[in-house]
Amino acid sequence: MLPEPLDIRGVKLFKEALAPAQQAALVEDLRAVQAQAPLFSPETRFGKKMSVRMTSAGKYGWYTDRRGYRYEPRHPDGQPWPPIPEPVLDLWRATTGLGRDPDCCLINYYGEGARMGLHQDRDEADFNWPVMSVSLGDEGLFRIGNAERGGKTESIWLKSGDVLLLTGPSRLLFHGVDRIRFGSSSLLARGGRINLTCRVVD
Ligand code: MD3
Ligand code: FE
Repeated sequence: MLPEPLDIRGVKLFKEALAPAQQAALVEDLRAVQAQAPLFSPETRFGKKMSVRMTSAGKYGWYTDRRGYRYEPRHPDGQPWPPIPEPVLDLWRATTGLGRDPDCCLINYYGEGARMGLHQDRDEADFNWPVMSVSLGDEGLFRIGNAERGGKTESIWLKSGDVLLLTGPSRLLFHGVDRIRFGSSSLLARGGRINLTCRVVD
């Protein structure tokens, strides 16, 4: 059962939607995904290496290099991305109530000092589809802004097991992760934060 969500600028936050045992099981599933599709550090379109390491599962993976931000049907090693783990799909179906499954589950890994600058998610064909995100491991300071760059922002600490659902106008708000509290959770043996982001791409 899902808790009642909090509402932050239209973003629905399900605190501790995953119990510790579910979080641990999910980490094992993600380990299997990463064995098939290793984490890599992409370059932004400005040629700067991202501090977040990433990989994906599903029909598409999110990718970036000097040619720009996009979705790719294959890992940079040439292999198709592994399937999205069933517990992630279950969570998508429970939070969105949709009959359409996501095309991409992006796996972001934040080691010590990693961050993600304020941005919008606009590489998908139809912004009417929601985005779902799952936080695992160390706490991350998530910042949410506005539909345009600038203006007041709000920050919240995302903890392991928290799930966000971005629907309606909140889908296009600027957002980012300013920092993580490295070592604040014992879920991941080597520390750090994992964030899963599920999206319908085409
Ligand atoms: C709010 N990831 O991969 S997930 C990303 O914690 C990304 O790794 C962050 O932003 C992370 O693109 C935040 C939560 C999230 C995802 C999409 C959003 C929040 C959002 C879209 C609109 C507003
Ligand atoms: Fe994003």
